[in-house]
Amino acid sequence: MKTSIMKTLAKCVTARAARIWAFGLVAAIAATTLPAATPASAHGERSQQAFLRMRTLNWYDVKWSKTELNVNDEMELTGRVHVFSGWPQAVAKPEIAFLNVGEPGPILIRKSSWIGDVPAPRSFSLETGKDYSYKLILKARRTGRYHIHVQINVEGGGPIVGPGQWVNIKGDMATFTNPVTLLDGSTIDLETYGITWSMTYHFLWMAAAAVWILYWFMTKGIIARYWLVKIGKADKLISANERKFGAIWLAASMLAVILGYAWANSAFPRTLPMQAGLLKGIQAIDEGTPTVAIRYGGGTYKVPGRELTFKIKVHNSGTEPMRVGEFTTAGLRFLNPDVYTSKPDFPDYLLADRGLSVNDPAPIAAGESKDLVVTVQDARFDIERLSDLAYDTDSQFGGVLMFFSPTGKRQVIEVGGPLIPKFQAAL
Ligand SMILES: [Cu+2]
Repeated sequence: MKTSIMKTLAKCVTARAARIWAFGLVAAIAATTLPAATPASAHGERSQQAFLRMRTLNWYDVKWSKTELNVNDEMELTGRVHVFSGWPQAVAKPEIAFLNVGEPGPILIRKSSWIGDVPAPRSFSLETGKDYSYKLILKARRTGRYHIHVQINVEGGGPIVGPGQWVNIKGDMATFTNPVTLLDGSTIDLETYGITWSMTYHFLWMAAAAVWILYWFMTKGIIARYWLVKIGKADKLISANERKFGAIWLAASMLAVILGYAWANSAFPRTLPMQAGLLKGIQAIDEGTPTVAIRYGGGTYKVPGRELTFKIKVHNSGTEPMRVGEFTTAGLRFLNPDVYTSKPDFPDYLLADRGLSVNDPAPIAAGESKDLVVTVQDARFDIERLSDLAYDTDSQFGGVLMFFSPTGKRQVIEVGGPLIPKFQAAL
């Protein structure tokens, strides 16, 4: 009886192991073949949760001034960012944030960065619900083809990347220079400045540390010391000679630090500390009170159709009729072809140029209130892994809607709220 139970158990275990193995094989094949079917992603930007990318920073008007550069050429990365009002509870608010460029290593170096008209080489605070403009001046350093993003690092929230563009850098990295004029008027090349000396003192300290460790290993070693403690002779652990050696070593280290400090002070009398402060109260974009107001009336997300549908009540208190032209979220742009007659210059993998439609295409007249159903539908929604919002604990989306007047005036209005995910196409 017992043996037959054991045999049955063994069979079950073997069958289970075989199933796991087969599943693993299929998963491995899928993992190695499927990525080839979609465009290569450079930084794992799609791996960030959908709610985080949709409901934190909404990037728009992003422009790369060049996509073809030679080493030493400069380019500008500019745009605007809306800080979403319904910032997720799970992510720290952007009270300490830093404007950066998302790239694989120092491909393009950051010559300067700006939030509005304010230079921002340090951290700053952003307020939710507001829009900011930014500018990065970048200089090409390493040759190759790279995916370049704007990025804001948020303390407690991590890096939040904007849309990426492929940039080609030609030439020879050996010719790269990074000249900087110092406060005393002299010019140095930051690419090579002080390299020999920094290498030397790092290696000197590493050598000193190695000698220190070796000395203690050579005198008794870890096991002998462990046994001394075990047999109650911990007081014999360090001999008088070892104490002397320790004191000399400490004195020599202190002396090296003091002398090094004194030398650096006399060689460079005028220095500024690292600019690590926090910039508060930076100016948000002020384009007056918007004349379009919307009220969110609920929505659905159909997972099989990659279709996001939401209801809004729009009130236009302006003097011109307005039309919904674009919905932007997580760097993805869904355009209404009735409003955008030509394709804007933007990375194609993020541009769904026919991705937005409205149930009533007539403009919202001045003074009119209207109920609209906006549909956003494109495979890019799924490729960029925004469909994952259907599996979130709170299933909320976010983004900005852009309204356009016949004279080309634009209003950028935040939209977002809870969604009901639907997993069957027929529903
Ligand atoms: Cu990328």
